[in-house]
Amino acid sequence: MKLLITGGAGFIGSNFVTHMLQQHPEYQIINVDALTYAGNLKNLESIENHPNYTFIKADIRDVTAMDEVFSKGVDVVVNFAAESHVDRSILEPDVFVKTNVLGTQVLLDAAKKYSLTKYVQVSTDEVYGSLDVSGLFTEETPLMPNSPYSASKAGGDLLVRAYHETFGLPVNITRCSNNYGPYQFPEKLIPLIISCALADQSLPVYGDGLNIRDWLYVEDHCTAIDLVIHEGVNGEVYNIGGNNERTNIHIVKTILQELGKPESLISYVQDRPGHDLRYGIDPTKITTELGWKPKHSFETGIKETIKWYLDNKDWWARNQSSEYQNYAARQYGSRLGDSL
Ligand code: NAD
Ligand code: TDX
Repeated sequence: MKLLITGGAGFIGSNFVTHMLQQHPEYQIINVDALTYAGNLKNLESIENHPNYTFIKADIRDVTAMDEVFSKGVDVVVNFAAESHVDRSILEPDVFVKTNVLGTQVLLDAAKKYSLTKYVQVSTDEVYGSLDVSGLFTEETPLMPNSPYSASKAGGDLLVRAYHETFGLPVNITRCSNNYGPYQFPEKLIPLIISCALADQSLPVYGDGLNIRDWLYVEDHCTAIDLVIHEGVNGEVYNIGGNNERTNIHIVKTILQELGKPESLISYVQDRPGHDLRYGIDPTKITTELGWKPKHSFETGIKETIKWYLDNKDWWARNQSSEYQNYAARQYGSRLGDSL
């Protein structure tokens, strides 16, 4: 199989490239990534010389570049490439629409032109909007995105659906809950809290810290997508989640306890506008129809993740980059008095 992975230098994409080369060493893997602030080839050092792995620096919005990649022969595409951070989408929605909607459409056109056998769109539970204290997201839950990020992901999903209905493109959409694990950019909650706590900096908790996310270890997301590529029924959506709901403040306190740092570092700051209260995935469809089961409990996954960040300080030290500093100043400056 010739498998094209877009966004394979990011957090989940790089874990997925490595997973696929380990599980299916005979597959040819092409990784296309524009290397935005979130893409890092260091994530792929362990497999960069694998004979069946090729990296191409290109933008999914670039029609000519994508045509060239697809024209060399691709069987399956898995689209991870996206702008992925909600807070950045509130500061600058423009690039979210361009990459997450228009970029998806460029890939769909190429998949159609070259008659791919499968197009998998890696989407998110955030397209369903926010839950109250009860209930779970199923594949039938209406799309009600609340942030420019989730709206752009929903836009991409609707195009994928339309290419299946109109052109018969063999597609699947996966909608996963919050991921955590190695190589997550330290702008997202878990690595942000770990890196700030290690530097004895204030930990910015939005609002009252009682918003709930449903956490899944990244390797479990990778095994689910692997299964969808091979077993997914064309046209179907699969929710992915491991029933691991936690409040944000619980996550922050767990990390502080593991690191032996004081709770006095916690700083409750101005809330995220449009902040979704709760996400919770009902994974019944993928577990019963495709036989997927997560392997990692939250308790072991978070310990492994903290250990990885402790062992890889050089990797995340890049949050000292000027790009990140500029973003952090805009995002947290007035919230934390410029302490980040
Ligand atoms: P990430 O921000 O870590 O990585 C995104 C990657 O896409 C980067 O390598 C970046 O360089 C690349 N990219 C961005 N724009 C591009 C473009 N125009 N052309 C080519 N490459 C481009 O994101 P992530 O957290 O790994 O998320 C990957 C996918 O999974 C996204 O589609 C996201 O919506 C989805 N998702 C993420 C989570 C999560 O918790 N992180 C949960 C569910 C779904
Ligand atoms: O500084 C912070 N303080 C804080 O309290 C940050 C960055 C976040 N938070 C809160 C907001 C959320 O309730 O923590 C929770 C998690 O925030 P993020 O890590 O930004 O993730 P979230 O907004 O839930 O979105 C993530 O999960 C779904 C990914 O970033 C998306 O790409 C994915 O689709």
